[in-house]
Amino acid sequence: MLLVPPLSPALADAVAASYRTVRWPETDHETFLAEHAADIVAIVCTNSGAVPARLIDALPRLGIVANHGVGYDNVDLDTALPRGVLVTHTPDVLDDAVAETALALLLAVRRQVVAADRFVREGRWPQGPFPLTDQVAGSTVGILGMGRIGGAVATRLEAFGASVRYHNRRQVPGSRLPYAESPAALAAEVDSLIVVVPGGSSTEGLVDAEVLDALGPDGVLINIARGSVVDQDALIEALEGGRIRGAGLDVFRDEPHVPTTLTEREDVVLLPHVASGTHATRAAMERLTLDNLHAWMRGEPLLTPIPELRDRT
Ligand code: NAP
Ligand code: 8YV
Repeated sequence: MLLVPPLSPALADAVAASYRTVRWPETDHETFLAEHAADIVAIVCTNSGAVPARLIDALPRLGIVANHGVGYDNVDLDTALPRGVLVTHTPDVLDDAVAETALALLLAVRRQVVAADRFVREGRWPQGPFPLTDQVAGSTVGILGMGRIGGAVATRLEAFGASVRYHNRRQVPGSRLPYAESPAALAAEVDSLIVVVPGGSSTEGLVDAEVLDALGPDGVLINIARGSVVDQDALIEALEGGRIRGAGLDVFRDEPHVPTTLTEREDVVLLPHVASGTHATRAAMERLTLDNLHAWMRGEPLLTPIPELRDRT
């Protein structure tokens, strides 16, 4: 099996305990493929380990890509699926951790938790009080992407006393939450907007200048989805122009690189793509990744194939 870095040592060791593994090298791919391509039947990867067409095409016996993450925009499905290569991911087990991170970012930006912490550490408190902030209770929050994680975010927001609205391409059957017809319409109706849609070409730049302007000068943007979903240049311009109030970001356009135009700002809270990064959740994701591999090796049904495959497996 081919391990595409970065992978946690725990997952790499667990796969290696059951199967013969090789690790995708940083350089000299031609030599590596000449030696191993004919033997590789499975790939194990995460969202930050790309599985492009040229890699899939180079592996004649490839049968499965097991992705350690619910988002699988790192895998070239247009190449994998027509060839019959199966793809699995890790839905549900990370909903709580990722939803917590969304709330942590929203609370941190609205209550200026990080700026207030700096204020104390830098000895500024004796010179006067920290400015007043805005609370989440009583505010209206929009969820762009009311799926598994979006639903978990909504439950938590309501517990905090916020009103929730959402936009998906289709309304969620039976949902009592108000639906907005477009991302811009949703942004116009809310104080804060939380982005939880999948990445990939269909959502690239979905949150653009129009959506940010609809959110408005008191609005806060939280992105826990993918950096590609938000037009990062438009976001920076909106922050610089005071056209939105602030942002909480777990994901970025060019991870792990974050521009100084963001890192130097006080009105943003920035996390290094850690939304699912708890001990319990990562262990559950590793277990599910491994169980999908075991099922495939035994010829059993996959536990969590990607939706594009569910009718076929
Ligand atoms: P999910 O259950 O499939 O939910 C995604 C939701 O987005 C669905 O309700 C879907 O509804 C909506 N959606 C998809 N495309 C859309 C579009 N173009 N416009 C509007 N809405 C759209 O997925 P999930 O498990 O909640 O995960 C969501 C995403 O979060 C993942 O794909 C991943 O990229 C990201 N994520 C990030 C982290 C992190 O570490 N930061 C961790 C986990 C997940 P419709 O199909 O009706 O449009
Ligand atoms: C990462 C994520 O997978 O699940 C996703 O889509 O983005 C995260 O949970 C995690 O960083 C491990 O790769």
